[in-house]
Amino acid sequence: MLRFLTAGESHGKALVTIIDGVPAGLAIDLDAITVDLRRRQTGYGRGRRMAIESDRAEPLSGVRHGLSTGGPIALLIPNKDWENWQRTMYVEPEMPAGASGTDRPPVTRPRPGHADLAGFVKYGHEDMRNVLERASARETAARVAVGAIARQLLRTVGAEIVSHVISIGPAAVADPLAITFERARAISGDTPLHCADPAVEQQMIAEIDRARDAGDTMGGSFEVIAHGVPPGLGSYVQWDRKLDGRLAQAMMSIPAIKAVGIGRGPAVADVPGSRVHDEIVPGGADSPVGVRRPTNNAGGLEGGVTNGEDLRITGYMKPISTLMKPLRSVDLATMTESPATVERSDVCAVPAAAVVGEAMVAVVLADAVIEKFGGDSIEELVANFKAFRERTALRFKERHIR
Ligand code: EPS
Repeated sequence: MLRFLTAGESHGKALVTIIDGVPAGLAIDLDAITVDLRRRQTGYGRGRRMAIESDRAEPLSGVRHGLSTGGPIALLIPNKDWENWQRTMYVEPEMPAGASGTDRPPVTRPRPGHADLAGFVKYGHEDMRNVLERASARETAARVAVGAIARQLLRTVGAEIVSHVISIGPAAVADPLAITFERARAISGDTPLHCADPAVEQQMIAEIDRARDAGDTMGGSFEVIAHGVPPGLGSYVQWDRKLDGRLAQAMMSIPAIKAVGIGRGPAVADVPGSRVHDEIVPGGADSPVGVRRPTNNAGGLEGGVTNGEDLRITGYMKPISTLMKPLRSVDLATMTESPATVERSDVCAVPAAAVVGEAMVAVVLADAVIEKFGGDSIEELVANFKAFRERTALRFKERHIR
């Protein structure tokens, strides 16, 4: 089983994660982790914080001479902004001598849509800084580092993951399923919003500019595409083994994600079955099973099991809840009506959420790969994968001979 926990506050000293269950013998490419962390920091609409941070993950355990040992891998991602927050975020009972940064007043005016009020009620905090620091999407940097390791594991069975931004508000790519894995992979890392269609991207930028000028924020949607996913991951035999359910939970756990679609997504409810289900035709030499699907409305999953087609999963993100032109709220210190707290924040973080989505999909798929093919060593896992692939190919081949 591959699992991880994260720790850390947005303006605390660092983020930490422990990844448990990485098989022994996986080559850990630290530069690849940095590349993914960098990708998460980019995108038109991010705030000033991203100019402060240049995220890097330092492995503390579980890796020796470039290879995983099979033990838990701990990663540390320092927060550069800690320098500016020590006087607000110190851990000692009293402020230590020499603490740097600014003293900030308590947060008492919850932002609609944020965890502020929920944390005030649930944990009994008076200063909602205790809530927002942990609820912050800063935590997703740790997830991306974990995802980068999961992708390295997936590469050993030939699977690769990319994403593309589908929509920002009303500016949307017309038919996301028409964007192939290759086209999404070819989107340059320099594009402002990681959208496959440059004309739509310009409309998206205009939406973000309009929101920024109005003191508002924008949400949107993105699609994660996993290519080369082995068939047979997940299972239909028990509710909690269905891979679509596991992927949906992982995607919904990303801050601000309010819905998830697989393949054609919610649109399948609008049309008859003949326009939804992907017909089955004899396959070519390169098909992972002996048959092929001319369409992929199912997004690579049937019965909660991967079918060898590209896995396609869409995340729908609400607009960020910190508004520069704040909504009505109540100051809980005085119980008087008062505008919500305004903190430095982003106008739009959909491209960042797409990178986090890739990471979460990578973790779920890596877990499912370990479950199917074994999790002690990479050598064993790859051997089991190859044996399964050959056995499957043979079963289809024998039918042709008959
Ligand atoms: C966030 C608010 C902003 C974002 C932050 C998430 O941070 P700050 O309050 O420091 O300006 O930049 O995202 C990150 C720090 C990050 O690494 O993605 C929030 O309130 O969730």
